[in-house]
Amino acid sequence: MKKYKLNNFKLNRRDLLAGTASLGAMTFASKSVLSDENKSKNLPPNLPEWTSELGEGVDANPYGMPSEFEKNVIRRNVEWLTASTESSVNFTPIQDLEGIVTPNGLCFERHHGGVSIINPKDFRLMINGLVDREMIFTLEDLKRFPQVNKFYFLECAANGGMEWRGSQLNGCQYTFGMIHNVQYTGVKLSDLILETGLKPKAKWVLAEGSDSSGMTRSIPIEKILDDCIIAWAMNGEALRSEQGYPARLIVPGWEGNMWVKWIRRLEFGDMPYMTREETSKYTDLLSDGKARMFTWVMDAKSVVTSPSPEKPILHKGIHQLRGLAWSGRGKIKRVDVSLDGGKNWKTAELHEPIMSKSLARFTFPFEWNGQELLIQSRAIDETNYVQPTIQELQKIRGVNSIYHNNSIATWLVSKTGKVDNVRLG
Ligand SMILES: Nc1nc2c(c(=O)[nH]1)N[C@H]1C(S)=C(S)[C@@H](COP(=O)(O)O)O[C@H]1N2
Ligand SMILES: [Mo]
Repeated sequence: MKKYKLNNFKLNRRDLLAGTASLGAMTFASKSVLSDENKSKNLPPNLPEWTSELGEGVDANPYGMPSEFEKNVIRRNVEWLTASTESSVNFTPIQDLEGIVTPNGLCFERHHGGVSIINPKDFRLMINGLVDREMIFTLEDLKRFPQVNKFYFLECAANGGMEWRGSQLNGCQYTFGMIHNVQYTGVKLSDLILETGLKPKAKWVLAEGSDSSGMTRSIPIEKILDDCIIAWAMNGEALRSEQGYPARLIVPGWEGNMWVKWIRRLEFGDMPYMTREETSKYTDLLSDGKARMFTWVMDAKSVVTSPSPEKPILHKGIHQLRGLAWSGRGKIKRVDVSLDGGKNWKTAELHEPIMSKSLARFTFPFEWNGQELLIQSRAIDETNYVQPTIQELQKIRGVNSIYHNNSIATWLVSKTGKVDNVRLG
């Protein structure tokens, strides 16, 4: 293997500016500048301990767990946002994840009345109201319908809500972590409705959860027929209890609150039901005191996951900036990155697959020589919607909002490599 020194590799300026720096010229060898500080007897030229003895048997972990050296990669909560553990939220450690799939055990949780533990034998989905035939389905009934397997992000409308008036929480996990992205297996609601029939007057659906909060939301029939799903699996296995086992509603691209977990009933009606969750909650007051009604779609947004407050820069030289982008309106078309607080923008590399209403991964190579940086990213979706600055958002929405803050965040990299969440302007 050829020798490669991380610190000596220089991108030329034109490559950096064009964002086209390629790794073709780099060869990675096992010797890393970082490992030099590690005096472990397991390092070359010694034979490591784990080579000279047998490993654990196949039965050691009937259900596999992450390596013990990854125990820092966990969901976390913010104490002052936690009224009680039953009515609470925690956050996905997006700064520690790669690619676009959120592992099931790391999907953030939001419960209004705790996690219901449901025996799937006792699961029933009732469809009533303005249908030709009111019906009750068991889980096995649902699994006999044609299936879909789709990747979708779920973002709580309150993600970033604490940042409306200024930067408050110093962490990528806390400011952007109310999001997860998994592959759902389930049945399209449009297929279930073929079975129940629909009365011409049916224009809205009330989706109801069976948990103690009895979460209810109204959803327009067009959305129900377009792409809503009743899902029983995520990332190939049964839903986790936290995510609504044995079945939940999937409302692609729309605010997380509508994705009713532990689903028990869908009632078809001719008007929105004006439930608590779409009137006194999950609405925002504008400057004139009026509330916005039915703010369903999650607009395009992005975050730089590394560098970030949890991922400081540890050495000079070449780095791969990494991040996530998403849009409730479809596919991500482009992500721009700025290292100087939005004065200059370069296009980041988007990684396949790019799917509609799913997280997209981007990377951008840059060189750090100890200078201050103001790192930002901005997503553009296939409808050409451009992620706004907080100033642009506040001009239209005022400062009294909590929900639907999709503004561009800024990470300040100081000369020591420390990274902080800051507000510009
Ligand atoms: N039945 C029920 N469904 C629910 C909730 C709930 O408390 N009860 N919380 C909602 C909210 S506010 C969000 S953001 C998402 C969170 O989904 P997750 O816990 O899978 O991340 O579920 C939604 N569905
Ligand atoms: Mo939410």
